[in-house]
Amino acid sequence: MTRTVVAPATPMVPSAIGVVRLSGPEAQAIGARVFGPLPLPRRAALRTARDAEGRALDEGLVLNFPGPQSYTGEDVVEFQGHGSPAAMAQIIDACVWAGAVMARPGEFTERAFRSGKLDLSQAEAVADLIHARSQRAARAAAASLQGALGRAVEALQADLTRCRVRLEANLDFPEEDGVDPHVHAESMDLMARCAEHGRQMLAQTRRAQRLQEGLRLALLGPPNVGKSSLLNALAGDEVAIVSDVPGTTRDRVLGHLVLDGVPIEVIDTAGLRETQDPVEAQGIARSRRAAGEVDLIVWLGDATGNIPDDRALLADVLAQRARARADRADVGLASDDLAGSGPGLAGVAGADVICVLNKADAAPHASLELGGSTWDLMVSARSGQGLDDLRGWLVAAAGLGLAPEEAGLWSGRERHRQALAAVVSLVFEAQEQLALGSLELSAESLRLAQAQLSQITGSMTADDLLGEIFSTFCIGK
Ligand SMILES: Nc1nc2c(ncn2[C@@H]2O[C@H](COP(=O)(O)OP(=O)(O)OP(=O)(O)O)[C@@H](O)[C@H]2O)c(=O)[nH]1
Ligand SMILES: [Mg+2]
Repeated sequence: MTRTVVAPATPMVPSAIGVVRLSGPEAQAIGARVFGPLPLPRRAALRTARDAEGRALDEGLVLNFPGPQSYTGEDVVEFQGHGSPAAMAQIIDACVWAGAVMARPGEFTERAFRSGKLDLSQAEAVADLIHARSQRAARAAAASLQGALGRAVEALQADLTRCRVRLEANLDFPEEDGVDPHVHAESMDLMARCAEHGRQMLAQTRRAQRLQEGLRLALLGPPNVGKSSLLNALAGDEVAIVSDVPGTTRDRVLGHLVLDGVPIEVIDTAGLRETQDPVEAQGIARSRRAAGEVDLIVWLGDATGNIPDDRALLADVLAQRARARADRADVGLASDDLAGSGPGLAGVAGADVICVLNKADAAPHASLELGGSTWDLMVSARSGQGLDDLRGWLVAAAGLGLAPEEAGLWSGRERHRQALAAVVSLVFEAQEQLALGSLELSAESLRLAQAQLSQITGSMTADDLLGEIFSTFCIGK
């Protein structure tokens, strides 16, 4: 039998209003015992919350939402009292004493999903909205909550179904000499459309994921080129120590900024060089590791030419990073679904690395061809020159620069990206199988593609996966 659950729906901190929420078959009976007679459905009434002995605990508004017209689809009763953690704890105790059990994190939203109020992508959007780190990410989550991703999934499902129907209708009528050319051509056309549609959704989901999860950027280069100064300039804060002594930075220093709605974590690292100092050597090892963990790298040089550049060192760091990524099977930002979204770079191959000359203020005549190396950009951490170009590159390299309105179409998660990648590759398989003349195998691949797709909205999702998803929610949501 479904139990009635209770939880605080607002944080248990001193605040203007504290909400306690009940949901389940006994919500009204328990609500009436703790708060007194319930108001009419969807009306508010002023009531006193009382404990088992009838002692007053708090005064506030009670709302009554009989199912299915409620957030969870079940009977829901809410008490909006004062945001007093001690009073809220006693009210929850009183509800438990009257028969409710404490809700697990995300249980209200899980119940909403199970009663068909939300699909899984909408339920996830609730958590994404709550945890959004920028306004743009919040708008994307709100769009998902309105069903944007669910509708895109449905449209692709419908296309895949048409394709399957076309193939399966012909399964029972095998042509003597291969697939009917008309069916073949039409199915190939439909599949090409599904593949393109799937690829677009995948690229969009990756962009949405960046928006939600943010980007990590490492500042790398020889000592004293101004990495810490650039971090401070980008973060607009004196986060890192700056000095003219080479080897100042040892530990990683973190700065946070939001560019065009994209949260970015910037990691300042120890300057890379040969050293006998064991502490500095540890710092340098950390710099190299940082390179393996980030989405983007800024390789910094000195425009005055006083500090020699060492591209062999950068190449070495990038090779180490590629190996670390291969171990994690991480495709990184420069993978094919984002290719072309970042600006072309002169300095190095790879859309996720940029070579930047700093101290432009001290070298007014420096060129982007300096010391035998080619550079992409000239900046000055001191005067601010070129920093807007650098910010623009960061946003573009994240694949969020070209179509800002598009990046907020829905909110994306790794789970969605993986499902869509599987859909795209299964549709490619279906195309190949049809090309080889096997209607049956082709139809089967399309069926598997549909099963993958339906995981996004949760119409075919295993219980353990659901448990994993909802456990990341807050209590009371
Ligand atoms: N003229 C000029 N000097 C700069 C600029 N950026 C940094 N500097 C100077 O360069 C020196 C080194 O700066 P840092 O930011 O500490 O350099 P770093 O790359 O972090 O050095 P390490 O931590 O030792 O690897 C300091 O004296 C800064 O004031 C700039 O844009 N223009
Ligand atoms: Mg430094």
